[in-house]
Amino acid sequence: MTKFKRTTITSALPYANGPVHIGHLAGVYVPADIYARYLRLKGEEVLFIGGSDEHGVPVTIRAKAEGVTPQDVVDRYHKIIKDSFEEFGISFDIYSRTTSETHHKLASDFFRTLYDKGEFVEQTSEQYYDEEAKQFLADRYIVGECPRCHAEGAYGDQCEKCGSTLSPDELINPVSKLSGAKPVKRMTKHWFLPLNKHQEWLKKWILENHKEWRPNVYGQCKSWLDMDLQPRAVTRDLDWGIPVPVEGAEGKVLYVWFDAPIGYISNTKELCDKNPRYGNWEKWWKDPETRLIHFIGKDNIVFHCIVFPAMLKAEGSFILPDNVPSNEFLNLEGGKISTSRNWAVWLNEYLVDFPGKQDVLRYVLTANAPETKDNDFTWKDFQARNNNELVAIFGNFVNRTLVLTQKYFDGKVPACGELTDYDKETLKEFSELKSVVEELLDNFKFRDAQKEAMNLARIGNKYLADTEPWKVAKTDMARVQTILYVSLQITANLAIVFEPFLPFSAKRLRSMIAREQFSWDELGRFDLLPEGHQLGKAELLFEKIEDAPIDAQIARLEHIKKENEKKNYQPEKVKETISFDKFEKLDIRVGTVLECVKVPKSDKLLQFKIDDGMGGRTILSGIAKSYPDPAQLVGKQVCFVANFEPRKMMGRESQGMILSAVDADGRLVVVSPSDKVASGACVG
Ligand code: B3M
Ligand code: ZN
Repeated sequence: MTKFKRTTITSALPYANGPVHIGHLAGVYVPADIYARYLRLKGEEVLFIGGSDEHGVPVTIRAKAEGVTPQDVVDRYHKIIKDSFEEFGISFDIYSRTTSETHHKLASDFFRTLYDKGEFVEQTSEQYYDEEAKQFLADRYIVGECPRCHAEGAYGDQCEKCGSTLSPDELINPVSKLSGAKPVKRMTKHWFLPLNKHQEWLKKWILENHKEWRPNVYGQCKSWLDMDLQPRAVTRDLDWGIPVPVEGAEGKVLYVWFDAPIGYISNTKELCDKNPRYGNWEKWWKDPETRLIHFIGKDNIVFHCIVFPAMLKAEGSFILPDNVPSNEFLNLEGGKISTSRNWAVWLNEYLVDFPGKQDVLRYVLTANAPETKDNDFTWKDFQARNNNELVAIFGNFVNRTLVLTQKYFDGKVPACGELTDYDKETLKEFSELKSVVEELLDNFKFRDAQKEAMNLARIGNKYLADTEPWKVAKTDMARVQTILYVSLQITANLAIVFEPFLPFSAKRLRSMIAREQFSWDELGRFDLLPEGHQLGKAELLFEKIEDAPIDAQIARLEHIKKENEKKNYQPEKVKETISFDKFEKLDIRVGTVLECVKVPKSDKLLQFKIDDGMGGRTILSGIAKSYPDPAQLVGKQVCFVANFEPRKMMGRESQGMILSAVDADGRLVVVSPSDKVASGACVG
């Protein structure tokens, strides 16, 4: 760690096509902010970069749906998102946007540099074109009949009815969503980043040199790097984005995933150009003594660990990320957070319902952070953590300490008399806190670090309960002085250790103890508030949350759930009746997944190796989009049709069919027995 002079922290640029919700905050922005605040408190040189991702099809689709321009959409949401982050204390040094002039120029130059160096390959292929709208069609802009369930209105990349992942070529009677015209095939040229050329060094760099990355990140990288990487198109036929700076590329723009990560660099440049105190932007991106950390969600891993590093390496003058702490997903009351189904807690709405309670949400999201697995946010847990932890432990300890000091010593820090063994034991516990919390924060274990911070408040609370100064005051004021002196030092330590996690409360606490600012190095000391120091006014740090506002949130979600069920669930018509004889012909079995990997060159197919109790078999299944991390299926039991005619797909033979069902989000989930059974067991 010491070999680095400074740290550049980036957090994923949210698409400016909707507001941000608690999933964003928990997955990316709160951990990134804790880390940035921690390093600043340590006095380190650090830059924390954010911004909106304003290009790409998600934005154009929203604009079309609303009948406004893409620029209107991004202007509106950029502001909403930026305001939410500010209100939650996400302490970006800059929050800019990818429609900025600086970014357009830098991203365009970046592309051109790679182009001039011959780092791309050009490929011409056939794609759907709308002759009326005079443009090529992104997959989402083509609709037609689903080849699987025959529903109308399936998209070129997915049927929302049956959840199948599709390619535009598979749609029956495709039409353009733009004009309703029948699209034609046209040749179009694109530039590809040949990831295959980068595979070797990527393998060495990640799989050998970055074994310390979180297992979920390392595992996803490994499953990619174990396959043959393919060239990736970095341009698109679209009229919203950064024009491809090459002659003959009119009407083409950079692929949004090419320009967005460059946004981190552009935003750094914009900041440094405006504020000389940050120095030259290049030192934050090109100096080997700078450490680069990307905070992202798990669906962005491949772009930040493989594609963007390949771009940086191809350019040649940039450093590569030192770590990519990615979280898993946060669910809400047991369901996947979903913008389209309004299954979310929106930050702007939270602030209306719980004004001034930013830190409560920050606390709960960190306490429940999906660091190693998906986690669930529930309103009951939110209430319990507020009432039983923030109020009953942290707030209660601080309040008792300050009120007693006010009562007995007019709010002046008393002298420290002789320490008892118990006092010494207590002080020892918190003198060890610094190294424990540091170790956790340095390793991006924010949940455990916050737990340790809360433990300090627990120690304090117990100390007061055990020493009972309000009783001792009747007989021994000298002892009360010492007890409150110790309690006040613990209070000051709490103000330091909670600063990265709960910045608003830490600030209020500092004002209650009349201390402007602390540095991280002071943590663990017990001379922070010297004898005679006049404290400020004691206030309640946290307040209890009653049942009513919690019940209102739960009722709101229940209402949304009912609405969604009505909207989403239209059971398919039952097919024609069959006889028992016919049913019996179907041989459905349970198998255990031995291996599951993506099929190279296919974004749909997963290849399973199944223990079928009969020597094993290979089955291909088109559910890759539903399982971005196929390794998670290994060891699971699945149901499959065992006597299904073998079929060839992508040149491989599939010996059966894995059964899956569609969930409310259109995701295909494999069907498993509710308890473990022998591999090969019959289903019937
Ligand atoms: N906007 C995707 C997302 O919001 C994308 C991240 C870009 S980070 C450079 O999940
Ligand atoms: Zn379908």
